[in-house]
Amino acid sequence: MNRIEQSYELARQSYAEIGVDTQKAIAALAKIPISLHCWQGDDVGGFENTDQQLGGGIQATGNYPGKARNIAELRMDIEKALSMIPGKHRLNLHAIYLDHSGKKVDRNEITVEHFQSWIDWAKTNGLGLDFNPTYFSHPLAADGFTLSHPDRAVRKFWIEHGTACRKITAEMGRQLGSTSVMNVWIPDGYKDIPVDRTAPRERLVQSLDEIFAGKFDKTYELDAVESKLFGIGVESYTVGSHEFYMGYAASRQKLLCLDAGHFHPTESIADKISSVLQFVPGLLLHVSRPVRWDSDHVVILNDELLAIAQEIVRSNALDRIHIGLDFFDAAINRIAAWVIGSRNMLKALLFALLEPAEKLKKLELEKNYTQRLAVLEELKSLPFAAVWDYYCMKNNVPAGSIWLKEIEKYETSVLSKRL
Ligand code: RNT
Ligand code: ZN
Repeated sequence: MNRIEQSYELARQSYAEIGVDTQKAIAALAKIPISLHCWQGDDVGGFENTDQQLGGGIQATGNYPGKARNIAELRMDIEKALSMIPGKHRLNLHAIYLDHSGKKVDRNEITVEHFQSWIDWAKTNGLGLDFNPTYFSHPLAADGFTLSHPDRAVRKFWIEHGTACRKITAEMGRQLGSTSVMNVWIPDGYKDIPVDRTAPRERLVQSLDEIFAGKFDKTYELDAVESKLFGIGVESYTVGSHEFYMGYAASRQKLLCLDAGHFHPTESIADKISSVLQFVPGLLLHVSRPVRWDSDHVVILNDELLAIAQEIVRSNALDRIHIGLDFFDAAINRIAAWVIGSRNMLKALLFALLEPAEKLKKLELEKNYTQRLAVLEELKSLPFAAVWDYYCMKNNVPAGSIWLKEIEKYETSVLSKRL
């Protein structure tokens, strides 16, 4: 037995004493895929190869060297990151990451052929794929409106984009034999106080209904809609607000996407999960870390993340909750950012899976709030890290911080050569 196995054996016994089966927790964790967002690798740039700046009121700040400049580099970086993340996961692509082999294709013209190389690559790497139409960084989004644009021609363009993306998503799911989620987020809104808050929302309902008119097999394609509070330059009014999409998703039976950075700073998406699940078929989570605003910092293992993970696990609806990451930090090594954020998401889930769930629920029903609090607090000092290290070891990924050495090597041999 090596040191990790020895520590694990002791940890297993400690958890067994409070009625938690660590083997069961590990087995459950192995079944939870995380959708890794491709856009951390290149600061949400994409490969359309235009000079378009990142738009839509989102921002990646920092200029750490070594960002992926093309699809080959991005795939290489993702493979590197995945080699340090235990378990089987998914990749979340945006439409601007198309493989157009040098020919310019506009957003309303994309087809599965522009993503076939991603699908093939995903298959080789045992990954599922998720997808997003890109409603920003485009001349027709430059005035701040897309699906809710007052000009029918502009709306039409973006509806066609959404429709094209749904077909691509369904084909990704079909070819990979794994449900792909397509998430619609649009940046539409006003910087200053509008007079007409109604018309853009009416137009958005119509546009979404047109996009979702086609029927796809839910085994392979699911649609999600993502709300937001505000963006940079869009501070006064966001067409796709929380209430808007809550109503839309509930009435159309779509997935609702809750992004951790899209609410008031003291509001947590953890508490929303069990509410929303009463009314929609499922949820997509964009796990992120807002600092003072929707800053998309790398997810750390804080109370907020633990609360989200606990709600995912305690909901008994794991099959209806799709976990995606959404952060983009250009100030640190981008591969490390993926690894840190993903490992933290998984650690939080493991922590939640190592709760004596039945015992806690029973205490609560018995109104034994003293013991409920005591047990929850004692859990925090159980040897959780020993179980995590063991899980990493069993999945052939580095346990503890030795993964950082790998990143350093990769930085020297690969990233530092990208000028
Ligand atoms: C923007 C939304 C959206 C994007 C990605 C790139 O505020 O969170 O999900 O981050 O689509
Ligand atoms: Zn998001």
